[in-house]
Amino acid sequence: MALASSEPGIVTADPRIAPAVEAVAEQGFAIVPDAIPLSLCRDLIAALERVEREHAHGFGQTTFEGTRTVRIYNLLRYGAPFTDVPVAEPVFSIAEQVLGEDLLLSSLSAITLAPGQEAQALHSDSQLISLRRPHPCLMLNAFWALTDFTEANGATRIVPGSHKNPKPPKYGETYETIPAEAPAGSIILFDSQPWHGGGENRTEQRRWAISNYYCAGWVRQQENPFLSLSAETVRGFSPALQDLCGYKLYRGLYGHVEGQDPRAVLTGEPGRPNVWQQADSSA
Ligand SMILES: O=C(O)CCC(=O)C(=O)O
Repeated sequence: MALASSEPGIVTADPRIAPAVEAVAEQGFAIVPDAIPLSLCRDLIAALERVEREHAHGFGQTTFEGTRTVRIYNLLRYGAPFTDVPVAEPVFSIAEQVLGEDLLLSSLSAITLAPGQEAQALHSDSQLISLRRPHPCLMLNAFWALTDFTEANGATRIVPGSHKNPKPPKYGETYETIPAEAPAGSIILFDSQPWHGGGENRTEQRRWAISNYYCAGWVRQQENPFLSLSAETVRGFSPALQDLCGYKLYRGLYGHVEGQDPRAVLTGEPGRPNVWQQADSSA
């Protein structure tokens, strides 16, 4: 939980957390301004430019991913500064409150809209999951606006309140949306159900964003960190990031390795007790 100190000796919860959690529940989305230092936005853009160049990432090959959009998946593979993103406050605490403890990182990817990118089809992130809508929040996308998000450069389009709609949108259909306009350094949060999609980029500049996507600890991650990141890479992460990648048991049970804490198997350090050990020690 993110703590902020307003007066010497007094520590309070970050005042941005509760309103954001409430807005996600009420409207399906929230915008947190000034959540990312602008120097970090610049560092992330420079790192994305480098990765794009060195690894020859090009435009998407499908309409949904965007044929004028550069998507770079599995950003944790490239180390800092990307490794700072999933654990950054206050967004980590907001995600924890929305999704519960033992939450996971579902994916971390860059979505860079180049000039000429058309609007993406509206969709709901949980539409492939066969649960009756509206359902509890399964995933929370924390979209890092590294440059200004404007209507003209393709700010994500959202149908407010659609997280309560019992149906997902019809693919390819047009609906009334609002652009999630926000200055660089803002984080746009939306839960798994609202109807949304990337906007059209009619400007001459790129819209830079990182999709920092969390899910509840009992939901399958979109990216598979156990194969897309080597054990050696994950050993270099902070314990909090290792946990988010899935090297932690959900409720002391799910994800165990022959009964053991997966982080202990990864690092050789002592493991946290599983649910059966906890029950014995509290008996
Ligand atoms: O780029 C955006 O603004 C939204 C992208 C999105 O929703 C997606 O690719 O699932």
